[in-house]
Amino acid sequence: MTIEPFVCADDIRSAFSAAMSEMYRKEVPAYGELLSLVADVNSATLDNEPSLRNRLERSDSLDRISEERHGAIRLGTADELSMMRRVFAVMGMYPVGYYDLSTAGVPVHSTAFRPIADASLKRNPFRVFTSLLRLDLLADEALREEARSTLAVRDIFTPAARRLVETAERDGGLGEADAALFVAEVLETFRWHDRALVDVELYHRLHDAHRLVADVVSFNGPHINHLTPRTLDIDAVQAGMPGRGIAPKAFVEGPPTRKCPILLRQTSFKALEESISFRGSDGLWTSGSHTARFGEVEQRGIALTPKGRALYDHVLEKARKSVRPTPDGANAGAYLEALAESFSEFPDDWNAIRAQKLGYFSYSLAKPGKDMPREAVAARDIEALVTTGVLEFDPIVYEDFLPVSAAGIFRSNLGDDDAQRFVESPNLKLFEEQLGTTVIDGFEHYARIEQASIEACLSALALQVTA
Ligand code: OOG
Ligand code: NI
Repeated sequence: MTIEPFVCADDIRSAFSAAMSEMYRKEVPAYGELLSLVADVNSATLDNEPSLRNRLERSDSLDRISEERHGAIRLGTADELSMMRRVFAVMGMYPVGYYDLSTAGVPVHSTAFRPIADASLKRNPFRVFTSLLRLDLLADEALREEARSTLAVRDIFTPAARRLVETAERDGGLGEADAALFVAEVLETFRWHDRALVDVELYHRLHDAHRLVADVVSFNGPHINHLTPRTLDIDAVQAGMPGRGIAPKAFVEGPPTRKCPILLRQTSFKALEESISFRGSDGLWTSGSHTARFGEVEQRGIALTPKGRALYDHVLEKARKSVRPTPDGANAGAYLEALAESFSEFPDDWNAIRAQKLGYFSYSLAKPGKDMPREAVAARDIEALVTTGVLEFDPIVYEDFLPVSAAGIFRSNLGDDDAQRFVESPNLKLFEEQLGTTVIDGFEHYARIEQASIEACLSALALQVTA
């Protein structure tokens, strides 16, 4: 008997993100327009900056530069979340980070399922920001129960998807035919449903409690609510959207434009009003509308250490205290000015960011020919090795998300009402129970990558010293 080899999880993820992209472009034509704008901006940026082109040619594959980097879904129950974790594991995606959005007026808590190994991120970095609704934060007890019983009877996974997850877990992977079927079956979960699961009256009550509650509870599945390609110049994409007939949110979330990009900058186009239908008590369908789906772009920078992240949170909060951005964008200009002003506190120079231990770097040996400072190698003195030019360093890219930015993206797409308030209640322990496992700590992960690069350099240098 011959044993069929397993398809690599990275390849299943690549096939899945390509299938999602194709489905979403068909379902949301404005998203196709955004992709074409991003491709144009990226190729113009590469033409204008040959040094960037050279660097990316070495580290990334240029032909995939404009592909999707992430998407997002919102789930209704703990069972859905833990099953989703098993589905993503088949594609080599694991839960990293915990984001509590109750503090920002959105009744969910979230994680991002993503590849972790460097080679996997390079092969295809696709991540899914996954939120779980927190009905416990809703004040109206009767409504909470109605939402709960609506969610209890739906199954967002196809029987074949469930069976293939079990096969993959039992055997340790999927063969070619099963992997292809798995991608097709899992895609069904993310598809748009234009027929609501609830009647129009319940829809409106859910909607009045919070738009997000209606979005999660009213349908037969967690439609992918956006996809996000990578851009090399997010300011150009933001400026270019109106010319393509798509309405951008008021400003780019995250840090302002800088020489040394940090963390993550994101912007999106506003969610579209789409027609859906509700079944009446007479069994007939009547039409209505729902706003949920949009398109986003992202530009990533260096991963920050806890110290760097604290400084980021501090300068961001300072800007937001002086000008709180309103969802309708009326004070966007003033907010961006306050942001630029407060970020002047954050060093904008790679070596300063490194020397002050604000960001994570990957170290490598500079070209040979440098004098070998034996003492510095023996003393593991990284600073001396950098100053003497023996070691070079490159920023490690931030692969995760930012709660304040995520809330800004949520809100600009949930309509322009003023932010609602919920009791601040981060609950990592509850989330991990719902997920069925612990979430991976992003900081520890970046620190390990940095440390591994240092150890590799020191071992190579030690060999040179003894040779
Ligand atoms: C998720 C919003 C968060 C991001 O890029 O920060 C997100 C949502 O709207 O469901 O995707
Ligand atoms: Ni997003």
